[in-house]
Amino acid sequence: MQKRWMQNAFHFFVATAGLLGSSAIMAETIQPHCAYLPIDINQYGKQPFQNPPDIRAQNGSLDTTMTVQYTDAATTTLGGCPLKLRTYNGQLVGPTLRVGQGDVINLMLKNRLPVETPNEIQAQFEQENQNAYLDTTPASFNTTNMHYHGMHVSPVGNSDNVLLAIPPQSDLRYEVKVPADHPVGSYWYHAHAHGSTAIQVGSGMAGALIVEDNPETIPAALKAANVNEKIFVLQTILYDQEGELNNITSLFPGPSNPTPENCNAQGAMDTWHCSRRHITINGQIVPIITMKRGEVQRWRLIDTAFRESVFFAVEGTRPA
Ligand SMILES: [Cu+2]
Repeated sequence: MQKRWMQNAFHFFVATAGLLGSSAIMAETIQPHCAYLPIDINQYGKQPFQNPPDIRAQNGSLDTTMTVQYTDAATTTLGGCPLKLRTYNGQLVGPTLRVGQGDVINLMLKNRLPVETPNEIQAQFEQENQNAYLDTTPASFNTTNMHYHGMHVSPVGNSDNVLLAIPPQSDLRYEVKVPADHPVGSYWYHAHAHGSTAIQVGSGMAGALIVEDNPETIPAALKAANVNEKIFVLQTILYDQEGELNNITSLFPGPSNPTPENCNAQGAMDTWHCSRRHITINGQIVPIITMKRGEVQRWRLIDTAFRESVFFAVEGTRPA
């Protein structure tokens, strides 16, 4: 029996006001399959569901390296559109980090994005200044850091410190101590440098962070359901017609392009609502899960969408 995962309607929240400056709109060459047109799901979706890659703690420590880099447009596409987006390890979804209570995350984060020129940084700043509320100087789009979302861990030093800035071509070693009494469950991580969060999370820089069940207290039924566990990292990856994301006005639509009903207004087409882009699950469009009748699976749902609410529904099922 096939159960098909369908993405559903989204709400649109306009939270910021500003003016859309024409200087923020860059000349764009439309790449094949990157136009703001509906994606053919039969051609580009409906592949077997794939969990993100897993990285597990061993002997109390999760030791790993993650590299912030552009995707390779020769091998990474959505709806047939070749993508050059800021990502973790060149993948549209970050790896799942799995730790136990009391473990330590030892993460070397390497920022291998290119250094921007002063002119590029100034242009980014002007985009932000016109579209978001700024009271401090934002980091450049290629500057990053790591936030451990929902975790009850230290927010200072090289732990879950969102005030850190890792400039392009530099590294930072994170050490995040997960308390022994930390609640088990589904968490996530994402880039959170002030000024580049929207651009980077909107490109897919997010992944699941699982605090594993306590083996001594986990109910038998849940343990069985874990065998075919599925992790859904839901993303709204917003790429432009060149397969990139460099225009923050797409993420913070202002008064001149706010309304979903008016996609023909100047500057509106590249917003999420008008772009016709598709919600992805672990970088896939409408993946298919095949289950046996009566099978129970644990699904962990993580909504990393940068502005929209994702409504969840299971279609084509009957109550037991
Ligand atoms: Cu967060």
